[in-house]
Amino acid sequence: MFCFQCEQTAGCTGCTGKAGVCGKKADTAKLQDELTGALIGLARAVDSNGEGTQEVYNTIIEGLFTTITNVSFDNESLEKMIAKVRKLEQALAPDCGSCASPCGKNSEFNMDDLWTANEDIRSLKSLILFGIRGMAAYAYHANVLGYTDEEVNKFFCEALFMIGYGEDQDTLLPVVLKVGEINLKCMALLDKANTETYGSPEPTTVSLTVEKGPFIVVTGHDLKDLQLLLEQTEGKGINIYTHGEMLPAHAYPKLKKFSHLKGNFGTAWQNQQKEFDNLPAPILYTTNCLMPPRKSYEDRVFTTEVVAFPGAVHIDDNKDFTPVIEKALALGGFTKDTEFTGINGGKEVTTGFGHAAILSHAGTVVEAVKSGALKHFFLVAGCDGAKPGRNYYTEFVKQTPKNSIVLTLACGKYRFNDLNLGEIGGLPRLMDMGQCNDAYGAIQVAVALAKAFNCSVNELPLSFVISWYEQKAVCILLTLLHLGIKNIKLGPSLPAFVSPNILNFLVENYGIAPITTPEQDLAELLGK
Ligand code: FS2
Ligand code: SF4
Repeated sequence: MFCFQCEQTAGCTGCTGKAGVCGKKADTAKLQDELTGALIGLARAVDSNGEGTQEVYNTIIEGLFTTITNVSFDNESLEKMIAKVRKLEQALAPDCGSCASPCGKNSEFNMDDLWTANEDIRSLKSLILFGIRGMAAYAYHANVLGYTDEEVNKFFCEALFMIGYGEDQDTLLPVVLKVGEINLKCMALLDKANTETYGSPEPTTVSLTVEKGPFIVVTGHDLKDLQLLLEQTEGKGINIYTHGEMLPAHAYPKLKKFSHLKGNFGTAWQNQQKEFDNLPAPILYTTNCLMPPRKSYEDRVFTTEVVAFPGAVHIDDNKDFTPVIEKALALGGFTKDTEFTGINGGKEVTTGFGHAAILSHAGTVVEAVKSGALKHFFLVAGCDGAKPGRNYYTEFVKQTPKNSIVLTLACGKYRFNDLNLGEIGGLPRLMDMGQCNDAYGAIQVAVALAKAFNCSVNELPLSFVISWYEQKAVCILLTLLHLGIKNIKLGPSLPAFVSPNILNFLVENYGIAPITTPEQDLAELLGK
């Protein structure tokens, strides 16, 4: 196998051999490559045919999402997905497979040709592939809420086609940046889907205590699954607790109205094996990040949508959560209210500072900047992970000056979201904007501030300190680059799939730099 799509890849170069660091086995990795090659074949068929149908686009989105880190470990569901892609390709271009024309459009793509390509070409194509994998997750979440966008859909085909076709940097580089451009549209689509369906997030305090009695832990990013579970558990004496990237759900008016949506359990994904050990409750995974479950809780793991693990009960598209509900009732939960804390000992966290909530205080923010009470904004955001060195983000936030505001989003925030950093002008210094896709909201805030101060985003006293782990961070990073945002600090390590030449390009054109120490980076960013 060969896989180097995430931050924890073996030796910072690539997972090879029998299994990856994430636990993905070699045969699963091979099937994921086969699926990607088949998706490129389907995109070729769309290209030769002009238009894709909604079914084709949905299948491409589903297929790409399936291959994201920590989503599917299940060969059977991958095989079904491959068969579905091939069937659609056949229907679109029935004669292509038997045609001997060297047009380059009449076959699936062999991913080994990508992994063994010239390192700069491999790097650019990897940026495209991993970027659209991340974007596919966002398109998928929007789709389940009934929102879709033709331009986004078509771009999946265009990008897949280029992975199998383009062979020079001049052709591939604009596609890399276009991933960022289209991902901005895709995140806007998901923002619209989430806020029109569930209302605009409101600042909300979330308890970390689990009350006695049966409960279910829901993790991942899919708000629709949470909504359905809340509806099916209403009045059954079962409480619901969010985990990981589901925490921001507490802030949506149409979800927080459910009184049995009680609080948040646990921290970021890499702590799940410890946190779920002997938990007297089932865990429902709606998306990544799923780690191979330990024996002590494997009978409590339930998956849905594209998440799959061999042996775990999968809730299919009928969305009947009865097996999860029955498991919660059978396990019974804790016998008394049980207090948990965040990583720094806090008993509660806050969330819901979406773009609408923050911009409703735009006047206060602008005044605070003008009066000198507020000197700097930091966006400390992105994924968490298991590798050492991520303590940097906790220390960085702790050391930010009192006259600064820290905006955050995605699961990396669990390193510091239980800290009380105090307030500036009635606004908390630490504001959680939501899930990783809510990077869209952070961009909206940055653009609004730039407008208020009549300057560019790069001229604002705003610094981006990003942590990455999986492919959604790749598409978000490409969006920031597409917007021309400079001097981003990226950590805890740089992606293995960025070759030295491509890194040079990013450094020269965007000033992107690896994190160093909190002290050194803060001094630099504050211009000391
Ligand atoms: Fe965290 Fe895992 Fe949000 Fe990522 S829970 S690393 O999927 O997308 O983030
Ligand atoms: Fe390795 Fe990450 Fe790929 Fe898993 S997803 S096999 S850890 S590079």
